[in-house]
Amino acid sequence: MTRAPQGEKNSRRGFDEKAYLSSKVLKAGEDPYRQHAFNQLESDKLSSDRPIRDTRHYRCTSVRYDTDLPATSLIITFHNEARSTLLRTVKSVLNRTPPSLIQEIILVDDFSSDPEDCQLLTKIPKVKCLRNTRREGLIRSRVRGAEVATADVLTFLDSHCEVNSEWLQPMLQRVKEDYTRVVSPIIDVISLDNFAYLAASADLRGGFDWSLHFKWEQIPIEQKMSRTDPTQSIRTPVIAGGIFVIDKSWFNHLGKYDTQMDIWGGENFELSFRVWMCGGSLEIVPCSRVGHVFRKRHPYDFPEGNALTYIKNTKRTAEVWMDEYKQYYYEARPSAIGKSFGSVADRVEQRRKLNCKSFQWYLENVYPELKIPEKELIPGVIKQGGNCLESRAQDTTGNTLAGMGNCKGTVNNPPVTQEWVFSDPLIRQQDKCLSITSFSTGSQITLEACNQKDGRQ
Ligand SMILES: [Mn+2]
Repeated sequence: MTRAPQGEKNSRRGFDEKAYLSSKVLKAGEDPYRQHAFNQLESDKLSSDRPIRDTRHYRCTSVRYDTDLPATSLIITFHNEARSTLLRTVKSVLNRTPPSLIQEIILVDDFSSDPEDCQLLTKIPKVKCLRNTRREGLIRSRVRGAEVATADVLTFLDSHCEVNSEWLQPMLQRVKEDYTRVVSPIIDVISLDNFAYLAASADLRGGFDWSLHFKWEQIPIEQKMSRTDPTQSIRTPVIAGGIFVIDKSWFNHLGKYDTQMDIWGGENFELSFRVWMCGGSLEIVPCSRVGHVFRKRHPYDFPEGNALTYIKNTKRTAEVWMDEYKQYYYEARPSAIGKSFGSVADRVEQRRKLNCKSFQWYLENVYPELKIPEKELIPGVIKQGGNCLESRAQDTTGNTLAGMGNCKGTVNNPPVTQEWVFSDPLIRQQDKCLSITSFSTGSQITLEACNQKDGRQ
């Protein structure tokens, strides 16, 4: 029996961190923001297993999770990520996750300039590497990772993250209890300038406007008031998209992703609408914290340009999922009108087969806070013969009455007392609306502060 020399064994199997990092340091005088749109110098300075503050609510530390949580396949896609940042992402996962919960870490290298960025990391246990032979973008890369994943649960992670204490258990617990839940952590901020790890607010959820621009927003006040347990999940209309956990069979059942979307952007809306409208739910699990470097620009090229790609991806989303409400998307983003976006026939067919609910249902039940834009209102007169509807001076009881009087001025230029705006279902004069005083015949008509919910108006 001969023993393999120790050194040889290490160089064959072990991961040489020093060599991996030192071959990609910045040149003297090079702009540290140029390649990655964050300060690479600061990232390079930090150790791959630096400690970070536990940013959870203190009550999270006493929550107990099932001992038989399912293992997950982690999927991390990247294109020319800084080595120190990518390595810290991977090591934070390995250091802060019970080994039994990690089936594998699948790195999908989306055609980075140097194949070794990914390949060398496979010397770390559990790390696998898939390399695209051309630039595919985040969406097709994730689908490729999901297709080789061997665990029953998928965890998508960005390539410039650091996961925090017990980050995975609370999310796996929620998915284990109900496989139709798609869950996200609270995403803490890693400063793009100095890589400080900063706690994000725990009162935020994902929202958007009609142009399909994502924004963090305060959870509605009624929901906030009724929250007594800070460890409880927060329902969210959309997820930011970079970091989430989903049951693999549910991901497949729902149609994975729209693989005709390119590079980056919009896929989080498409996935979010699909999950909600086809019978699932989206939530943010506040006891799970993951730090992420938020950048101000994309450090990589979009082959068809950043704006055009975003339009194509969001337009596909609007065309497949937003029904008649897509008109508000086009009003908010007129540059999308007439732009080519490929065929969505198979995605429409997928929606039909899954028997998904309407976008109106989504608006009423998931995101009632997204208001329908008000139409431009055209004022005019309300005539009967030579008489016009008009508001009168306040009476002795303080009511402003409405009645008919001789039309004054001209049709195009009536006095303010005879000018009305029909804003369905209300009839308005400035901030007052026509209202009956009671639901009986002969009720007086008054002008009262407009209130959509008041059935007398
Ligand atoms: Mn990112």
